[in-house]
Amino acid sequence: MTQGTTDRSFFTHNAAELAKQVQDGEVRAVARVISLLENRDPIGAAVLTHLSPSMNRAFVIGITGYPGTGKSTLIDQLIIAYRRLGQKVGVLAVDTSSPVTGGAVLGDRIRMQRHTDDPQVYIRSMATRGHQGGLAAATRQAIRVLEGAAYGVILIETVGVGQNELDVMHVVHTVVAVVAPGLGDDIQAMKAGLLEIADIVVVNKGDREGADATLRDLREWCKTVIRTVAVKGEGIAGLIAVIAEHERWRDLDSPELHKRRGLSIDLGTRAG
Ligand SMILES: Nc1nc2c(ncn2[C@@H]2O[C@H](COP(=O)(O)OP(=O)(O)OP(=O)(O)O)[C@@H](O)[C@H]2O)c(=O)[nH]1
Ligand SMILES: [Mg+2]
Repeated sequence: MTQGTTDRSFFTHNAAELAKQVQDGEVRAVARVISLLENRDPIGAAVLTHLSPSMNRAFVIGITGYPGTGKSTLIDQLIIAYRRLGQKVGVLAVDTSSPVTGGAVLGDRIRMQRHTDDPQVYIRSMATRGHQGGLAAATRQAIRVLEGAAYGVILIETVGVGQNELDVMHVVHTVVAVVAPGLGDDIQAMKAGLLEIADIVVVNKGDREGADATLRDLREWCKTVIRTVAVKGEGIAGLIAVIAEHERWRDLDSPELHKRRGLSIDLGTRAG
């Protein structure tokens, strides 16, 4: 890598070549470029300049919620549903847990494992690697790589507990907050953070006691509240429908969307 950064022609050639491989949908190139971006290698940024930001437009959906609410199980079901709709699906599990334990990473991988043989599904964990503030930026760049490789649906999982993770949700079009029944007072706390940024609220574990009460409570607060039982695939079609409804409202060229996704900033810094 350092070899490439010292030789300018090699550098340019390498970045252009990698961008081409990404656009050809080569999974290894996609993985490599995202790693370069995570490591803030300049070749990663150079690849982005070769990927036209308006070329492919994906549905970018954020799935956030407290630990253990069923986000990964829900994503596993969404992958199935979007694959049935013929979409190529990318998943970024944004992991802010300790890089030493990596517990959440392993858990996420296991729950979505059945898709690993499907070449139209790309699942990746993204870690903070110590640079707290850069996670949203790295996620936004990874989205551009996946869009370049023609992934039509991109799902981003975060545990929406810290500011860093809430920031990640600013790079998506549709924010889905996943809640499990029986939170009690926690709902009050969530209203100041998680629920404030949610476009859609999912009450997952709808098979659990207290689901009705949680649904009632949240419906007073949020416009779109969906009940799911992710382990059984219940409510997934309804969720897909409200996500599609929400995505329809986004204006592809709206300044707000450009701001949210940082496209205007990226365009401003592109090499001429
Ligand atoms: N009863 C019930 N259990 C569920 C449901 N959905 C998920 N679970 C279980 O809840 C546990 C946590 O599910 P995950 O999908 O890993 O939750 P998560 O939100 O991704 O967890 P973290 O990534 O660790 O924050 C697992 O044991 C699931 O099987 C559901 O609808 N009903
Ligand atoms: Mg998970």
